Amino acid sequence: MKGIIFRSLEELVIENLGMSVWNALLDEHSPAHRSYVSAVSYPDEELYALANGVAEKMALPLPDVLSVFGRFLFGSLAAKHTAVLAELDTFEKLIMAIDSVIHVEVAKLYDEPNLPKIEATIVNDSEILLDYRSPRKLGFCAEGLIYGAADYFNKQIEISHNRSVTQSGEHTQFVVKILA
Ligand code: MNH
Repeated sequence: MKGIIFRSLEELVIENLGMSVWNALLDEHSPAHRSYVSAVSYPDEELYALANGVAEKMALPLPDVLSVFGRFLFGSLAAKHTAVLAELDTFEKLIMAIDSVIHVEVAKLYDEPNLPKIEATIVNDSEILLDYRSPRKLGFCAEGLIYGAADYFNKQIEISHNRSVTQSGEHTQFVVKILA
């Protein structure tokens, strides 16, 4: 996972729990003298361990932590990559462009990024079906990122997980309802 993801988690933890908590998490879950550089890749296990550490400290389930983090992460990614989002001026356009525009640009900017496969289908004016596939099993993070995108456009949405397909961590379907 790229350093930009870790740096965003660091910012979220320091903002909400303080520097000493972040330093304790690093002590416990990462190699000595670790500092994260946005464009450099670090082991996925390190991110999972840090996220698990946050979940423990806050007595929250890991999926909740991943979702909260994803929501915050969207702002970090959007701030760092304004050019990528320039043409995507509505929530719906952005969601429809995750694979075909956003992650295509990300693949040009970063060296060998590990990206999920996200298929979006418009059901009607107020509903989008999203299909997430990745061996990294970060569907809850994807859910949070979608909430973050809605925040970015001041849209109110509600996400439910589609139980009509077999859900494994590697494949998740969400229904995104656009409320206002
Ligand atoms: Mn995108 C990784 C989903 C918007 C740049 N992105 C991920 C991952 C998910 C994801 C989930 C974690 C990897 C995985 O699951 O396999 N991303 C989304 C969703 C949206 C999104 C659902 C919008 C909503 N992503 C963006 C935007 C940018 C961006 C906007 C920047 C312009 N994403 C990234 C980068 C990574 C990533 C960078 C990290 C890749 C890596 O670590 O190798």
